[in-house]
Amino acid sequence: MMRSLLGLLLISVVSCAPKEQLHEKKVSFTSEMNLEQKVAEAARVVPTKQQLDWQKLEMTAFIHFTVNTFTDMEWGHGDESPQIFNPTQLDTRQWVKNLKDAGMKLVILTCKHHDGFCLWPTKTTDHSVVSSPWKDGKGDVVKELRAACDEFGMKFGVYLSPWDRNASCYGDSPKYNEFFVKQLTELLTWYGKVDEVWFDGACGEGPNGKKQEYDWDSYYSTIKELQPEAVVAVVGEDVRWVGTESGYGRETEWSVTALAPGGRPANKAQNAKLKIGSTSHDLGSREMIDKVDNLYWFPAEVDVSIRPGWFYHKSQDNQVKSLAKMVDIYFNSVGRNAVLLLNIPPDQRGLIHENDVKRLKEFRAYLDRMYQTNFIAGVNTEASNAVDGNWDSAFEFTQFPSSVEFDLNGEKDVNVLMIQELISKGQRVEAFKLEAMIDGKWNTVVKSTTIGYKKLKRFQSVKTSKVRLTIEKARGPVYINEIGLYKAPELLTEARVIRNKQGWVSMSTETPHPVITYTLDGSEPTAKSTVYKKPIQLPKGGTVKARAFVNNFSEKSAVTTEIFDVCPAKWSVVKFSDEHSGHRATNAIDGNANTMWHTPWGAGVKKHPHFVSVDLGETLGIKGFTYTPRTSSNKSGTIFRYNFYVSKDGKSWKKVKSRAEFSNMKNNPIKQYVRFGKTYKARYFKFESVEGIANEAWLSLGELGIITR
Ligand code: FUL
Repeated sequence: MMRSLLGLLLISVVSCAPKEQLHEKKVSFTSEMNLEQKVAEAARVVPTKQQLDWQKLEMTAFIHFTVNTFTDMEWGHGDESPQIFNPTQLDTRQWVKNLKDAGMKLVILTCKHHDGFCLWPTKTTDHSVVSSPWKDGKGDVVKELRAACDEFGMKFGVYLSPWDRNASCYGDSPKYNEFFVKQLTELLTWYGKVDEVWFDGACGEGPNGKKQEYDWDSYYSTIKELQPEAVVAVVGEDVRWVGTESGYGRETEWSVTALAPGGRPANKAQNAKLKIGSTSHDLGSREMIDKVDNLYWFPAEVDVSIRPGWFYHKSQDNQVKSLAKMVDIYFNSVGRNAVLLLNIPPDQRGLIHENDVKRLKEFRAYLDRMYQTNFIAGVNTEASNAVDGNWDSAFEFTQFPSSVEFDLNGEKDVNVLMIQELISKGQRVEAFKLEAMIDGKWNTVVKSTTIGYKKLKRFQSVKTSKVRLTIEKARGPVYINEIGLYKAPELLTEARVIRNKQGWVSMSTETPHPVITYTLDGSEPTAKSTVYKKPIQLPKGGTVKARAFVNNFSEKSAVTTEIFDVCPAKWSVVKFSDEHSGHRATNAIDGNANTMWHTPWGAGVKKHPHFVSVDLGETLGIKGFTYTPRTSSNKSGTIFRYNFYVSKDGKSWKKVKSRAEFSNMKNNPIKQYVRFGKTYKARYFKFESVEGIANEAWLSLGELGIITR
């Protein structure tokens, strides 16, 4: 009797507290609302259960694998023969085991990329594994991956490219939509639970040159019906593309955005009216809220590849991202209120390459070392809910600014802050800081804007026994559910290896007082290898591997590998179409990608094609060429389609590439290696742009090189 009375009493006390009205996924404003009222509503937009579960995954994996793996391409044309798809040792258990060990919680497979080749035995087309020699046409990559996911307890997602360069019905809109829904239905009914469906935004022409109108309504309703618990990403209504493929989210990353999600025409029109898209800098500030009638819970996903390309290329075996880079990406994705979607592309054997496996292991080991001790866990504070390791219990801040102190129980050496908001109640913090008591004085070590699901900030290591968190500005009561203070191990930055126009190679590193050793025979540099003292000459090219050491060789960096071809020392520009006076055509062959050739820009300037022809000063066997886009963050003028010619005498030209494309240049503007599959003896080459990545008249170009090896 006593107990139930007490229970009643408790219930009534709880229900007396004003209950906030939360808005799942979307809120709409009325025209009478002022900014303050709109901001208060914005604070109460919350994720759906699926969105919240997805956010908590933190690290997820992407697998890009298809005919491109065998053709060395990034975007297949759709005319690839299924005969080339023949992995010799395909082992999805090897993929999932390694991904799981690295901390990934979900894996998404490119079941069909833009080339249209299906990795499962679809009934919609013959252009699939059924027509390949792999397992005599009886294989099914999707099924094998699903089985491995079940075995290792990994969630599973599907990437199905709407853009299809093979399907003959592509462009006959109703017909292709039906075809696409059939493919989607197979994937969502044949393979058990699917937790994420990923729709790529890339949309180009089909094999017949026609463009397709996608029927997003029917795609989404198919998913709702068949896999109601799946989130739909990128051109989906649950998960937003962060806006770059570089691995970096925004410092101020709102999950509550003005950006209307997905591909439905009404939402697209609304975004167009507001002039916003996934790449916009600001999607959720007060200024933005002031302008809009609707806000959405639309959280960011950071997709990035562990290698330069999305598909496996043997030539990139030495370009697996360094540990320092991976850690940087982690801090700038998971640590910036986003989910990381890291791509690890299997090779032609059908295995994750040894170099990638090694890096994943190092990455995990690094994070484990960092997270080993949380120096703030369970310490003495009024905000005990924020240091109890329990995601659901939070410490509430109601006035701003307001602070809480944490007594660390003696002096601790720390350099990382982790802080989380209980986003099931909304995302609210607009500004916060962390101070550390050093020599009796408060020092600000972190100052930032948004938090959201998670913020991770690195700072200069400090020894402190007391820290103070201040929430400076917020959109409503703030619930901080977890705080962590850690010591991240120092990472020695790698050696930078560069070569100038004359062929002199120099090496440096940001780490003070290093010793750099190097090799020229492809072997791993050790403490015993040649010590770098002054620039070395390598005009004909070669492979340089370098490594930095400190503390008398007791600590070493990762290995840097640079593969050089012929240097442009003897080269000269013969002719060019046009140039801006600040960005001459000669910059295209000056051995420095950071200087560029740019044609005049603005209204009324000359349009594509633009060209430059080059005298190599000697006859060489040309096997291909390289194009490095401009290196600045502004990518205006970057080239998408081009022609390439060679000549023995500079008069009669042979066209070796015609309207060829630098695939995926818009989203992933990295150095391009184009191989001809043939060697041309020539003394001259001519590079000609045909079309840019944006609808612009002008060209920009960092560097051109040739491949002779
Ligand atoms: C892009 C695609 O065009 C790339 O090939 C890759 O699949 C990437 C994840 O998305 O838009």
